[in-house]
Amino acid sequence: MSSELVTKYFREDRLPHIWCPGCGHGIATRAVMEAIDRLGWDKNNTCIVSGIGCSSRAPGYLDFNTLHTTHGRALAFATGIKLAKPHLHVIVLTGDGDTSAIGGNHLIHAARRNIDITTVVFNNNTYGMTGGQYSPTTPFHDKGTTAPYGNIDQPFDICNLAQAAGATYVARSTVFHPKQLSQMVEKALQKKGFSLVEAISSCPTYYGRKNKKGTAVDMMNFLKYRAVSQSKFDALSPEEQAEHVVTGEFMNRTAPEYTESYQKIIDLVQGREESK
Ligand SMILES: Cc1ncc(C[n+]2csc(CCOP(=O)(O)OP(=O)(O)O)c2C)c(N)n1
Ligand code: SF4
Repeated sequence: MSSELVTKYFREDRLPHIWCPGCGHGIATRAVMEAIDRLGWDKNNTCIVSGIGCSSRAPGYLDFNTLHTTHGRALAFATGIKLAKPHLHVIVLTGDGDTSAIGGNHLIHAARRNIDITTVVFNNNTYGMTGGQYSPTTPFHDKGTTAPYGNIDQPFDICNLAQAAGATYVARSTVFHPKQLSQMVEKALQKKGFSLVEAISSCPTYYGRKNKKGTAVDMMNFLKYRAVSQSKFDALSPEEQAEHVVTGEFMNRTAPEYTESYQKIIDLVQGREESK
């Protein structure tokens, strides 16, 4: 992390961070900070919200208006903030467990409403903070402390889920590709509506160890190998596809935004707008 970004955006009294050596979450956090820096957003008008998890530690380190909420509830809190103060930029930094397991319903409904919140999911395919239990994104057959013989649940594709639910910007990259990741976050931040960027991250401490993925560097190299474009993915056999993940932009559209629609109702009730 360049010292300039740290000085500008981090609560230096909260450092050093407690992420393990080789954890991908710091890279994802930096990608978000770089995007905010390029946009020149005012920290006082930006609110960053998380649930609980290693990924959800991020807002604690960041010198913005931040909320470290209950596990799975980041989007519920963020929705309240955005409705009360629509002028604020609201960002959710969350884990795959936080957002697609306990918080899965909030994700679906935030996307369906198309509320102007950007969610960045740090997806390390496991519950890092609580010791490596399998999550809804753990690949089929991979191991976790709660799946010692291999996961038999079909994993969620968080991007497909957000898209199907109604999000207006959806993209995926990895922490091996921080530039691409940061550019996607920048586009997501500018989108009026619900946007989601999935950052495939790495947890060498639990997921890597349980699944014999080698060192933290081996895991980063695996991300490089794993990430392919849609066209490359389509040309692979089903067995090969199981080893890879598609990165890129999946959705970029315009749709009515929730707080604006809500304001129209307020205007109507208060007699400032005609009923349609
Ligand atoms: C209501 C509730 N249930 C469970 C927990 C325990 N808990 C804390 S973090 C966590 C999982 C975190 O996993 P994830 O969101 O994937 O983030 P990561 O730590 O992997 O970054 C769980 C189950 C909790 N704090 N609160
Ligand atoms: S347990 Fe995993 S996710 Fe948590 S800080 Fe360590 S490497 Fe990162």
